[in-house]
Amino acid sequence: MILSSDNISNTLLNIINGTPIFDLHTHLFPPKHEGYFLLGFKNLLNYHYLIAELLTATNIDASTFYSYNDEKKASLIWNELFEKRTPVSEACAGVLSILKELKIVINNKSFLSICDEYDNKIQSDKNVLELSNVSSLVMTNNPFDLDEWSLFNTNDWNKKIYLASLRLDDIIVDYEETLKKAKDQTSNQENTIVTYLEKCYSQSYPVYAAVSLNLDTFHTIFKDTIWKDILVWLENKNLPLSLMLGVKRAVNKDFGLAGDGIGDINLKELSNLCNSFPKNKFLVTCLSLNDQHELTVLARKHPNLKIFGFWWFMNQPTIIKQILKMRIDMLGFSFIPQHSDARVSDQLIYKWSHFKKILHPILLEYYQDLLDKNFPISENILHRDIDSLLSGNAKKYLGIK
Ligand code: FIX
Ligand code: ZN
Repeated sequence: MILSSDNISNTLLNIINGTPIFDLHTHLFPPKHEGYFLLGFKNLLNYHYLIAELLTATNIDASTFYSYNDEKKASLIWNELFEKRTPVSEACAGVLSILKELKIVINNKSFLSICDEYDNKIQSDKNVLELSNVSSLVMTNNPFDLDEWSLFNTNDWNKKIYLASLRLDDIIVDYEETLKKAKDQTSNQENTIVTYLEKCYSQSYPVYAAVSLNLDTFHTIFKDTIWKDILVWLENKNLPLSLMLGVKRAVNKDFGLAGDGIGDINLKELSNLCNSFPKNKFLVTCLSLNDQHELTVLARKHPNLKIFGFWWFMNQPTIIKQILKMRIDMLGFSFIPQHSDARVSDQLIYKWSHFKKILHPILLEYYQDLLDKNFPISENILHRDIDSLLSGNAKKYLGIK
């Protein structure tokens, strides 16, 4: 059916809400992975985005805060950021969106009574996947963290929902230590790291490998032969390398996970990398707003570069609105607009609903403009486009069904 200016908005909204999502980058694990799977209101409040807000808005000392148990940390965050202050930040808004979605009214309720009500409503990852309409997601799996990697020694979890990726930051952070671990796991073979990655591949069937870099570490990829070997291995496996660019770790060490910030990056080097390894595929996201225009231009120049998501400090409504339009203006719909980066399963609910709230009016503007120019838009076109944006583009790039 060909749509008109009068009915396109609702049809588009229904299609956006009804399309299953493939989430390209998360830090989630299946429920079976005890100690790693995170769910529920307390975990939601103990998110490092909210911790950074708490530690900078109050004079609470970081080490004192981290010495508390999870319940005390969460109740402190609730009290300081939601009761004593007005929760307007994006991270706070996320918590409120989830409460609203679950029809939990806050009205003078105590922290513990909200927790009880919440925990009655969200009891498993299934509730979350249903509410967020996420059909499958990619975990972040570090092959050099043997405890975390032990997930792949078990089979009683859904490998169609939870897909693996190989996170290779440790090779850059501490090469000697990773080499030692790889040697232990492969009985001292030649080309140890790649041999170990091959072993990890056959255990986990990852959909890509990933590494976060900045100006200081980007050179390693060109300089060290190990990365050349890894790139050759990835090419042979037809696996993309996801480059998460522009992070500076431990800007404030005391803040722990909440203490990472923005570093520099030179995207000319990314362009060189795409040229030097034309048969490798690169998924790229940049942390700084400053790099977004150049990154978008590069995605027009290198067919082996695919932009994904609004990473971390970029994942703010004001920024997304502006940059999403710029990406569409220059790339059409040929990029992967969002990933959740969720660390607590429940976050899938708000990360995706917040994104859809931005996506709908922006897409509507483009479709209205096409209608004004007498270009016919059918429901089929909307289905095709939304499926590409929320799932198809990423799956196609990874070569999965
Ligand atoms: O490096 C990453 O994958 C980052 O996304 C995380 O380490 C970061 O802590 C985060 O959660 C951002 O959303
Ligand atoms: Zn991440």
